[in-house]
Amino acid sequence: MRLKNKFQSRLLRYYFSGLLLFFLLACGANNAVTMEIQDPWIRTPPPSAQALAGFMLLKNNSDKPITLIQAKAEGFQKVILHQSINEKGMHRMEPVENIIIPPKGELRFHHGSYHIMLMGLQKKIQSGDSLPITLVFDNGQEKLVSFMVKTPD
Ligand SMILES: [Cu+2]
Repeated sequence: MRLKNKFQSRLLRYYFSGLLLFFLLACGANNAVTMEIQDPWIRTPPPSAQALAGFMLLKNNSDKPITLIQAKAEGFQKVILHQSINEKGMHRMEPVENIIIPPKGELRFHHGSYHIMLMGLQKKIQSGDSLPITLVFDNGQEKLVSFMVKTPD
């Protein structure tokens, strides 16, 4: 009888730790399916550059629109969401308050379009470095992403 109880309590313990593991995995998976960030990179700056541009592919795997509202990075004076615009052959950039990624949709940040503008570089960076940038979304999700510094092919 005593042995059986011991067995039962062990079984119960396995059951609960299994349950806990399941919930942890479910939470993690849930976090991953909302917004996926692929190929985050920063263009290698020329030696005296003060500003850098960050690019990536945002994939919204959820069935609701998700809005990127902010990017944060240390080691810069300012980090802004930017858009490049070509108007009558003139290139200019302007800040954007938010960037909406439609449900089950994707948006590529690239040269001549959306980018993360990192201004007032306070340290030296070079190809092969990686730079942590936190992306803040309107659904409360914050993602710390490692941006690879490289020269585009
Ligand atoms: Cu810019």
